[in-house]
Amino acid sequence: MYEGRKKQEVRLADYRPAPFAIPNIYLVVSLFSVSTVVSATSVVRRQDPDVKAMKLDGGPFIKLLSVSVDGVALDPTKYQVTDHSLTLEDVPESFELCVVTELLPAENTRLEGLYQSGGNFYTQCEAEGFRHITFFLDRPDTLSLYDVRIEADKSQCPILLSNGNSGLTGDLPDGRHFAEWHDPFPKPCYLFALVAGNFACNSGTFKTADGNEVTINLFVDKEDLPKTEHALLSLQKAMAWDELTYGLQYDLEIYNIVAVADFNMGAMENKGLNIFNTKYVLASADTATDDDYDHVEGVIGHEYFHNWSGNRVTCRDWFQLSLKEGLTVYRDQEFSSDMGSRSLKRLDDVRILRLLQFSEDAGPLAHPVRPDKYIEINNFYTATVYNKGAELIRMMRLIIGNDHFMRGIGLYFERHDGQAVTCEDFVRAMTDASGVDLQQFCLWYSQAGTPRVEISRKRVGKNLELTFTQSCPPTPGQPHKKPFHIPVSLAWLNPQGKTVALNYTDARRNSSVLELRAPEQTFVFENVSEGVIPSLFRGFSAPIICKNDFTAAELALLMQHDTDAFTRWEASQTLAMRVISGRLSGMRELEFERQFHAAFTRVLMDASNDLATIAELLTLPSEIDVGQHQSQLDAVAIQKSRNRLIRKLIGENRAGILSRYNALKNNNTYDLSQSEKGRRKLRNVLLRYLTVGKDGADLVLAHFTSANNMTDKLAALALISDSKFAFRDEILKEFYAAWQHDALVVDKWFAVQANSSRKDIVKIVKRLARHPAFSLRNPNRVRSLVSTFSMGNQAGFHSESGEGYFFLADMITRVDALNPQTAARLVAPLGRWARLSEPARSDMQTALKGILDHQAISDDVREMCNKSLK
Ligand code: B3K
Ligand code: ZN
Repeated sequence: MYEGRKKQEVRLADYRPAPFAIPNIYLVVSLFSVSTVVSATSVVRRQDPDVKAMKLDGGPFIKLLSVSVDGVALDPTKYQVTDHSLTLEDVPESFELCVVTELLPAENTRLEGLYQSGGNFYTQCEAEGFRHITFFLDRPDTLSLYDVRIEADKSQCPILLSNGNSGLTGDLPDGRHFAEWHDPFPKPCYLFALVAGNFACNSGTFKTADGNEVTINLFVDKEDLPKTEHALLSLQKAMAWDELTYGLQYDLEIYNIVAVADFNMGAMENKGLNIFNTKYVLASADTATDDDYDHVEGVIGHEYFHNWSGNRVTCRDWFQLSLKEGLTVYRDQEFSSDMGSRSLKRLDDVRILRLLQFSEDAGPLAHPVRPDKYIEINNFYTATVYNKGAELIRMMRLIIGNDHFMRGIGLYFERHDGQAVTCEDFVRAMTDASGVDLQQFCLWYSQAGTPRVEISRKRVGKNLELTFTQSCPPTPGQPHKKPFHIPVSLAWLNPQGKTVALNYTDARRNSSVLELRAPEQTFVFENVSEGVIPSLFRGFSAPIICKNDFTAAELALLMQHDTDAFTRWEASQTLAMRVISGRLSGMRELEFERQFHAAFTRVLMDASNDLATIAELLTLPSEIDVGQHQSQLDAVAIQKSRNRLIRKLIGENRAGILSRYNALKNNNTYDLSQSEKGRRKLRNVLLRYLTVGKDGADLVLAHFTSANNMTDKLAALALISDSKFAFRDEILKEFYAAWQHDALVVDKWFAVQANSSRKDIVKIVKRLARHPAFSLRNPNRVRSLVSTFSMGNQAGFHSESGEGYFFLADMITRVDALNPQTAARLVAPLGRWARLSEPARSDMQTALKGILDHQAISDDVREMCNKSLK
């Protein structure tokens, strides 16, 4: 086994342009499972006259067969090859370089570079996978035109794909064949892709605004073909949306998507040849939930939008990752909002941000949206770079206004098409389009941490003074923060819940968006009637934690009447949170309890037809949400306090909940309309209330048995998995038996059990890890069991024995031996030890140290564990 070399830290400050340019590359890939041969012929031109030797990146798993310059094979004394590089001494000004390497795709369990899954061949090159295919300048600012020729066995691999448009195809001796591909757009090598195998294909077309007919192909395993319609439709919608919204058109004759079951992340935006985790392509009513359908649409959109934000305009270096990821997440969020419900999508996005990104910021792994150092770049594909990065784009739009923002986006693509650029280049386009100074705003890119904003109100005569105080806790390497430029979206409500317009004395700017720039700022509003209250940070206008002094009655008013869906929901969550944490600390907040219970009953009786919003308002903050509000985490106490509130709510409202549940009965036709999705959502939220303790066994069983779709079935299965109902084990067994042929459904089966609130959860999870269907090699399966338990099941993971920590550490070590990237993504929960008390705190540290003690640990996992111990 390869034992790893300790990678050195890479720093943004050390960036230098590439000393050589490689305008063209011609790759010939002759595929064999055991010995694939890759011949890479590059046109090379020196760019930095001071650099004589050419150092190419390589990987420890490729074997150099030969290297030649201008057709002359080099003597081994003329180059040095190590596990990570190939250095050619003293190369000419410009020359043709030919490197021939040998790879072993069948042995590649890391799923980066060229690997096999189910007999087919796939590549994954972002971030630094191309170096596992050939020796090259593996950096995103080296842009080349690619010509590719693939050769393979014709019966094993009838389909041969690469980037761009297709060229010659033909037969070869020994039952082999070839296909050639040409990509007319220069690209960095991380966007190179190759797929070869046996697939079924669902094809469609799209006509661009310029009238070009694009062929769309979705390649999947034969039995999955019936589950591809939604993805195909989603792609067509995404293509139309990008034209309509930004005037951005697709630029090749073909758009290929291939689905693969073994994949480290969601999907990959390779130019013209996206490779997708099956999870984000396949969907059918009986195997996918409503959320799954939405995720397919969102990820298909995301990868498509990368064609401009990422591919046509790419990153200068990996520190700029958010340049493409933040912007593309923003674009996919807007796409999904336009396709479905804008307000619900915003709630989902805020929830994800708080769950994943705020917790990142609060721990030892906190880093800025644009990090300034890394050991393993794959460890920086984080919620901070992606989701907080998207919030930065959203804030800029709010600050400069929509028209300027649209102009800025246009300017960005026009200026930088075909270039590898930086986050500053993006902000400069926004500044130039708007004339707004965004210098202070750029601190959002370089400073880590979630700012806190405290708001106080003071009445002075007829005026109301709103004072905002901002601060940001220290994060690793950043003890002191400068004040951020924070947009506060604002409106006012009178005691009857009507929105009222108010002027503030500094009338230079639109008073619906206040801008904070200083540690403390006061805004004076004139003639504010008694009882008028502000609705603040509407739409979650900045990724901050807001502390305010709203009374229970004011929150109830916002919850009932605010026209902004986010602030309305936020008020409901704050009320509930005060009730749960009040009980936790032993200081009951009686007025909050009274207002919350009254509001709950009111929402339950709400006759409006926005069922999804009603469902959201009736959903309590999760145990993890509550935990995020505690300085010291007591997972078991949180679970108890939250359950106590649930029991109280059901005690007071059982009849109302039951009759509403019954009224929402399944009408037996499954469709994905907003209203039907809302109906299912509300009915499943109500079912959860009705299945508390020993109650609801018949109801949940009937719900499960009569469900004609996975959304309803899985909602019931989750409750059954939580329960001690006599039929629990039988139902889980039957479910598995019925779906064992479908990997994505089996993933759900694992996840639903890993998330169980049962006391014997650690035993359950350990047993599942020994189940024949569990596999350390398949990242989806690992995530469905291990990540669901360690990241989603707070009370389970922190159960008093501490066994959850050692289970996770063991899994990390075992996955690391096969797939470091996936293993490294499992580490974060162990780094939260500072928030726990003894003995949990020491157990978590011991578990981390135990991982580090392993000889063959990867750079990926080492970086994560070392940081987690700090
Ligand atoms: N750009 C890829 C992620 C690559 C991750 C490499 N470790 C998917 C995406 O964000 O669209
Ligand atoms: Zn992306």
